Amino acid sequence: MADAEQPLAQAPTQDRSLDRDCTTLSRHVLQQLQSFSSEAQDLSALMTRVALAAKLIARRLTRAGLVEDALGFTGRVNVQGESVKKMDVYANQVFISVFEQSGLVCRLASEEMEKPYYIPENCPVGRYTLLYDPIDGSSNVDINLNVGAIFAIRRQEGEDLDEMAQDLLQDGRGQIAAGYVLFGPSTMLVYSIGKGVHAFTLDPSLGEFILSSEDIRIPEHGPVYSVNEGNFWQWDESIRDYIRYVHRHEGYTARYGGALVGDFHRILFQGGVFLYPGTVKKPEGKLRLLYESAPLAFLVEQAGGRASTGTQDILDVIPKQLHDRTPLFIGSKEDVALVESFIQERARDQQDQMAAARL
Ligand code: AHM
Ligand code: MG
Repeated sequence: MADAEQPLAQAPTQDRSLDRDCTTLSRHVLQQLQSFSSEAQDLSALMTRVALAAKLIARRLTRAGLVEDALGFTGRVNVQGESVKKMDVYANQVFISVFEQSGLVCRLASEEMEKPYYIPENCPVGRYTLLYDPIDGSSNVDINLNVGAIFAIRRQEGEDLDEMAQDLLQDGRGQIAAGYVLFGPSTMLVYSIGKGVHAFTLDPSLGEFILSSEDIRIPEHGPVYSVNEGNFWQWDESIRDYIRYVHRHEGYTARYGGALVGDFHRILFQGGVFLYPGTVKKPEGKLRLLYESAPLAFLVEQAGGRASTGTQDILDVIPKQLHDRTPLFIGSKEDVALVESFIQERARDQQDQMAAARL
């Protein structure tokens, strides 16, 4: 047969799994921004650094039971008054080391450090601050259950080396990226740069985070309520009313793992609400605004859900101090609204009672 009559060589069949394997985190960030501007390059580099920190922490956690000095307490108490675990210290240091080399981050602030940590040599060019909780849910570490890390990136606006970090005392709408790492059966990194929420799974054979779920949308309503019911008698009556409501209605199920990232992850994918209300002893609750509640609020809003203190959107809260806490109700729109309705109803009743008492 003459050459001209030969059938065209068939294009190799497209291998979808190969395509997927090539969607790494840094490529995804650049695709999202559709630009090679310096800000896009910065964000891509920052996310790659967060991914490196995640891999280092995951490696330590995977072998924690076999390594000297990986588990247990240090004997110290942090600025929050909580006992510090060895893994908290390690993970905190991992983020510092990783970002010291990045050139991009001038300042880090974390749950484990009373004051922000400056990297002076980065400050002339490093235009960003990283806020993070290096090990969230650290009570799970010693028993090999899931833990997480939470992060947010903000533009650095303050004076270089300002220990008070006044410019960080702003609402959460100025976050330019936020996310978390879930150290579970697989290690997952979920992030948003304000263009939807995307999940990546660490493929240990490649050492890369590969896109596993794009544009995650949280259901409008879900069956799960996630709360530490051991605090029942410490809560305001409105929260007790809400819990009594879910006990009395079909279609609800309780799930609580003691690590916010894991509990939030379930709700992000399956719907429902996570609650950490104020208690008698701690009216502001336990969770910290800048590096726990606000980053997750940024994510949940990007996924179509809500995060509230009960009376205000979390992203509108302006902290007075670096380590401020807030009550947190986060998850599906309808479920957060239902919790808020109990809080509002109780507030109205109290106002009516006070008005009646004045008569
Ligand atoms: P941590 O960051 O010091 O570990 O504390 C935060 C954790 C959250 O992950 C979790 O939702 C909560 O504390 C659990 O608290 P409790 O044991 O009071 O239910
Ligand atoms: Mg935490």
